[in-house]
Amino acid sequence: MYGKQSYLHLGENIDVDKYIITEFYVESDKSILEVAEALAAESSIGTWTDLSTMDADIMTRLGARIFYANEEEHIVKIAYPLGLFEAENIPQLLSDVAGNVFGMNEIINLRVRDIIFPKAYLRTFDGPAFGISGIRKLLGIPERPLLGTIIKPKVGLDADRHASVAFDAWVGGVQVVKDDENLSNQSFNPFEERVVKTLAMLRKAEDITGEKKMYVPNISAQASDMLKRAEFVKAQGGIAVMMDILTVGFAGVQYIRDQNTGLVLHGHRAMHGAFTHSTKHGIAMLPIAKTARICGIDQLHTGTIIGKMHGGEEEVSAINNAMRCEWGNLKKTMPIASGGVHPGLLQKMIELIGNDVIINLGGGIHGHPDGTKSGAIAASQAVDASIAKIDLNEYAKDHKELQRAIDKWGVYKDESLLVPKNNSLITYTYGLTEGLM
Ligand code: RUB
Repeated sequence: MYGKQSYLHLGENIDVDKYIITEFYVESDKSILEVAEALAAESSIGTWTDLSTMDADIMTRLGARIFYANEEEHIVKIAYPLGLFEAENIPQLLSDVAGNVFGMNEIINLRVRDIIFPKAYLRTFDGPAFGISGIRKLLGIPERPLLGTIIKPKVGLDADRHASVAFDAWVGGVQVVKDDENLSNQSFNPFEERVVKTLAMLRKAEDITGEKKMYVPNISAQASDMLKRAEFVKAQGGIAVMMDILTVGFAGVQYIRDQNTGLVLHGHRAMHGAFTHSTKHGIAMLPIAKTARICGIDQLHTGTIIGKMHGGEEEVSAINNAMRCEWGNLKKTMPIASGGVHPGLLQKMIELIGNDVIINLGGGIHGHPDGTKSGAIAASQAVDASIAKIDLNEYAKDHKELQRAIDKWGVYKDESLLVPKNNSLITYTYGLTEGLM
């Protein structure tokens, strides 16, 4: 029997090139050190008891190392030797650092706040094929924030109506039209028919506007169907597809990325609230977003700060920084701000989020009193006003579509919305690992 195994290495100087580091928030009836030992064992090589099969070599090479534990803050930081991980295998990574640990009896609450990856691990992934610069190049828009829309109603339109609503949005001024997260291949709007008809409308809109447009059909399904659908989109001349990255799973995302289809990969994050909503339990959006970038998502939903969905300024900014920063050889992922956005919010949103973003308006375009085309024109006018730094109300005086949108939804003015919402318990600087991703 290899005596009692301890994973405690408090204060140890961790070589950040050799470990994947995970920061946990932990609540337990046990002391922080006891629960940290249990976490480290279960997420690396051990179990609930000492083992006759364990030896010093396994322990040294592959044992997790608890290098920080703070009872008051409920924070534990654990370094996992790179040797524990298979290259290019996100399911295995998550089964380690975010797997069984969530089911342990001693846990009252547990939250993965961040995961920090060494360069050697990152190098095993291709990351985004296009990234921010590739998307901008495809659309011929070097600097301006990009505008997108989600066809609404979420589902229910047939393929003809879907395509004609998309056309109205494109000619009104948006660059990107996407399917909603719950539209796939239902009988009322079959995938192939929708793609053919919507891409025909895209070409028409491109001819009329002289601008390049993007249609993002949702291919989320079983992996084999996703591939067939992606190939179909490519064959029809499409340039992008969307996956619901969490319901599809990272293996599904990796499977499609590995095919090198030459399509921009758009990541919707439906279901993320199940992991990210609580301040104390689950997995923060930051490590989920980093994982999506590693897996090759070119454009990812990351929050609006002032829209309808959860996510305050501190959290969304941390995530967007992680998408846009230099990170090994990985291209940068374009953040998408989406959910409850209308033209009256755009100026503030661009001020908060910056230009490297796709801002999606669903209801905020199709709910315009004069219809989709006017909604898209209004959104485009709001972006123009933001770039020219002209107050939206002022600009609306001689831009009637914007004025009509403002009459319906108003202009952002509630500074209290900027107070970080309650799920921003995220740190992105670290004692020993400060400045690392
Ligand atoms: C947007 C919408 C999107 C959400 C998802 O519609 O339903 O699916 O943006 O949220 P609308 P998130 O513009 O009508 O609100 O981007 O935060 O994941």
